Amino acid sequence: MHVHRVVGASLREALQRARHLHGSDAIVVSQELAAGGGVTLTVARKPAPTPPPVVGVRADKKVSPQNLALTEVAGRLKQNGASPDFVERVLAAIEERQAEDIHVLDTAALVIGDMFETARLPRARGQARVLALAGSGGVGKTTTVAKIAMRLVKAGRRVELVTFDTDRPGAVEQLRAWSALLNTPFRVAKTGSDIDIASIATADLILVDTSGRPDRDIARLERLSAACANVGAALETYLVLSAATSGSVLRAVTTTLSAIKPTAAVITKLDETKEPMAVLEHILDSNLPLAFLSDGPEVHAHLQRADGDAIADLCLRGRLS
Ligand SMILES: Nc1nc2c(ncn2[C@@H]2O[C@H](COP(=O)(O)OP(=O)(O)O)[C@@H](O)[C@H]2O)c(=O)[nH]1
Ligand SMILES: [Mg+2]
Repeated sequence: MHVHRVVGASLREALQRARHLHGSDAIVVSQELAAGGGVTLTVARKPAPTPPPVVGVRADKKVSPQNLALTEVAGRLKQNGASPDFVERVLAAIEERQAEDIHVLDTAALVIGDMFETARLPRARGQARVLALAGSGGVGKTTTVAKIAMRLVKAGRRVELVTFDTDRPGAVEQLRAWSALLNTPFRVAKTGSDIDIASIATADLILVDTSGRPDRDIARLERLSAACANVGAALETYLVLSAATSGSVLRAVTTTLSAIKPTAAVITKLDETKEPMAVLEHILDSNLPLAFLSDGPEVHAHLQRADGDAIADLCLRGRLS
């Protein structure tokens, strides 16, 4: 590996000179203040793992611990799949908010936490609450219904489970098994209007699993919504999105299921991607609050409420802690 030292009056000038002398693939290995106020860069031709390449930081700024920390934030976000726009937004917000005595990474976490809206589970306040999970097949809807149910049952809440997933062999049995384990009542609904909401309105939360076939789910959820409205119950729908899905597929399913007006999103399979920023940015673009995060299939273990700290962990560390 060839290592070169390049001096410039400013960081921008040194970077331009390095690119000119050693090509656009030259990697900045280190940077330091030179005597007289200039900047000395050490550049290499072969990629070096550390420090992260200078991205997203305004190049005309003097090198300082603050700017190196901003470079680190930008590098981490990019590594986790963030778009240049998102990186810019975070860096600009940090610069606005940064206080002397707080580490830049902590400010980054606060800034990111503020960018995302989060949602709480609907609470029973004298009327039945119904929460349906919708999304594509295989994203983890049924598993998430079981996880939320387990969480509520452990907290002493009364939960009822309903499934719309009657077409696929074995689908009903999957949720029935969880209801038996959790000791919660369980109903199968075929049309959405064949469920007597009033009779189960004593539950704190009625959780509804769907089939993953948008054409059927949308019609059933619309009928369920009408059935709920008739008895003064409130229906909310969460959109379940897998972090292991491409941006175009996420956009397609979100557009299709916007017909049922989801009030929040759940991200699953965070353990199956190295770039969780794709689904997180999709959720920002879709103006959906984030309710839960799932990073594994285990019903008793892999569900976290989406709060600012958890979202910041995903953006800055690529995973939940
Ligand atoms: N790795 C991983 N697997 C998950 C997660 N959530 C669900 N699964 C698995 O994904 C598969 C499909 O889940 P399921 O709940 O049946 O999906 P559904 O078709 O949307 O109801 C099952 O094997 C689950 O164990 C997760 O967060 N991470
Ligand atoms: Mg299912």
